Amino acid sequence: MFETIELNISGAVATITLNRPERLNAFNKTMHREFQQALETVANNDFLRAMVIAGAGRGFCAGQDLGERQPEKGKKPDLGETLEVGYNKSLRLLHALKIPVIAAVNGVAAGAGAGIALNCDLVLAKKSARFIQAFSNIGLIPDSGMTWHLPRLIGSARARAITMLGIPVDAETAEQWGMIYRCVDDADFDQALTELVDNVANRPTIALGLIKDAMQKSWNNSLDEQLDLERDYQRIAGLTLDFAEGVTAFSEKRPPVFEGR
Ligand code: T3D
Repeated sequence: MFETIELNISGAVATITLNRPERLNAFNKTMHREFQQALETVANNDFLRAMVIAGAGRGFCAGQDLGERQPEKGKKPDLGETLEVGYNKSLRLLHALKIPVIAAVNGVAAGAGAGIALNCDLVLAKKSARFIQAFSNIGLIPDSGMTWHLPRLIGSARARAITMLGIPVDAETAEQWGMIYRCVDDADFDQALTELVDNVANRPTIALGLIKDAMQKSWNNSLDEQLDLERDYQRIAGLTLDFAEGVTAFSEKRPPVFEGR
């Protein structure tokens, strides 16, 4: 049983709900630990085909719980250490998952909360949601991979502006800038999320996991290296039952039924 999150597994889909709504789901020490335990559980269940990260209440996640960071006389904080055992460990677990991860951004995503969302494979947001690189508002630098992802997603000029100035980015703008996959009207959010999760969970899971990994590695690879990687990954995809089913279904002129194997 968890205290600060919920882990729900329904069929082939796992949903982790950040569940401290009175603090806009900010991460305290317990949540860091429980989030990592939930990610490990998901990684160890190979029947799963998709994962969702959602927020309880009106927010997605307000990043680090600042209640745990109040200055104490005579004590110097080591935020490098807290990052290493907290967000960095979680994000490494998240990226190592072989299934696609969807961020369901129902409301404000600030600091490392925005970071967690933007580390997911697909980000669906309510129109009323905002992404705030709140770090510099309290004298910190962007973490949770934001200095890596943001320039790649939205370009260096915008990345510098929103992180240095702490400018909130509304979900519509985030979609236009290519920061997130899609923004939908608040009233349509639940339906859009259900459809997206259903779609993803019924696609060829192994291929999706390989796509995720290949895209990630592409940032650091030359074209030549990436062509090699595509060769190797396509070899793996070509051995899956889902590939055999995809080709058979195509020739039989019917929709494929993928099993994630
Ligand atoms: O420390 C390390 O290990 C390094 C890593 C750092 C990673 C980080 O994430 S640093 C960035 C931390 N996050 C922030 O700086 C965001 C702080 N929050 C805000 O700026 C605003 O709350 C929001 C813009 C997110 C939302 O504003 P609004 O007006 O919609 O809501 P609110 O009234 O400010 O917040 C509602 C409640 O949640 C409120 O509590 P109250 O007054 O009702 O008792 C507020 O204090 C609480 N809350 C919001 N964010 C946090 C928080 N409590 C603790 N920590 C928070 N981050």
